[in-house]
Amino acid sequence: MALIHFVNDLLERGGVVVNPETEFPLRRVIDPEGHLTGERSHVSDERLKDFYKWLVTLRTLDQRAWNMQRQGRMGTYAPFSGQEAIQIGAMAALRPDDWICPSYRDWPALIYSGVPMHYIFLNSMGHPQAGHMPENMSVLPVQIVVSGQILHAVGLAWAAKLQGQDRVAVTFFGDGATSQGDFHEALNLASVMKVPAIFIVENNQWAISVPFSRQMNTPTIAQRALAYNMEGIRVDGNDIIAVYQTFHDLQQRVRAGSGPALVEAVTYRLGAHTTADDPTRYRAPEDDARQSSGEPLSRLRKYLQHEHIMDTADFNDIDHEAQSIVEKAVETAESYPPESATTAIFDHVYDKLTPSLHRQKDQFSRNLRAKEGNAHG
Ligand SMILES: Cc1ncc(C[n+]2csc(CCOP(=O)(O)OP(=O)(O)O)c2C)c(N)n1
Repeated sequence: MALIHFVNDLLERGGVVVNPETEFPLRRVIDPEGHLTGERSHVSDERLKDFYKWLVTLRTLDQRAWNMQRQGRMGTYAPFSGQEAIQIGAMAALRPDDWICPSYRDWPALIYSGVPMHYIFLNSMGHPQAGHMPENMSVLPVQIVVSGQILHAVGLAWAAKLQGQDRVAVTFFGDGATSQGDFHEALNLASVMKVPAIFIVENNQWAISVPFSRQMNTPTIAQRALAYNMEGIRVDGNDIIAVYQTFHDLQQRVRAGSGPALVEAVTYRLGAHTTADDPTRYRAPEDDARQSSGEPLSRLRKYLQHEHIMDTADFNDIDHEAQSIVEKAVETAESYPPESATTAIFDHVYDKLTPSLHRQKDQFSRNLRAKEGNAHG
């Protein structure tokens, strides 16, 4: 009888057992117009000024990187504009020795944590240094294989737990990544082993040209946490205060042993997928304008103005400072001598070359020299 009631109930409710919109409400503190609509806690004015400075610097960096590719000074680049608040808000709440497992769109999280800014340019210049994270940091290189880093985060969190270390592992990935098997395998294992991992989905509404509505038949991503019996949270990823507060509290629970958690941070990819993409082929300009309007930088700026925390003179100073920080990073990146193809392919990949690899390396060098000789001759 009970089963019949359950099935009838399910059919009446259209097959939905939980209402994700009420079960996973969007956490928000400031609305798109920069007005306080929620409770602001743990976030001082000083921290907000610092956040603003970071958001401006990163936006300047992103624009500069795009232009560098267009000028032919570097190769393919994946812009992150619109997603900075998620990454900065989350990282600001974590500790320096927590693990970070990023994707190709997560340079803001790395740079905020201390990875030198010029690495972002080196990465698109194809320089191997960009894949060599500073030794003293708990940071993995950016992952291009969609979803791969989610599994790595579980391994690192599990290792930390086994070794009794007080650290968590966080990983950033996109909405499209949640359709990969790796995502589900990672969340399942994390849940079974109850590891201190935080999975951060940057739901920017697009996986290249595939919209959220074609990616999954659920209104939220956070509700997927239910399947793995872990905490699921949905937060406005354009609201840096809401993101910071969410992570401030969550990392304490995860650190204390509550198990892994899935955070869906809702945002919008303001630009193209990469410099190789043309989003005007699949996004209507009016939709684009509507979705972009609540973006994180202008939202925080409006809030700071309303609350008289910063004024136009402060904003101008920060704009100038950001330009000079980014220019220095460009100069540093362009001062690196180009890496030889032989070194990049052989020496950075293998610790010790086998006799056969030695022969291949010699042959490769000879071919390269012959090719260069032909080009010059
Ligand atoms: C395993 C794998 N399949 C396909 C690709 C090609 N690819 C690169 S990015 C991307 C879309 C990813 O979308 P999403 O996870 O939403 O992240 P976003 O790019 O929006 O940050 C795809 C399919 C890849 N890099 N790796």
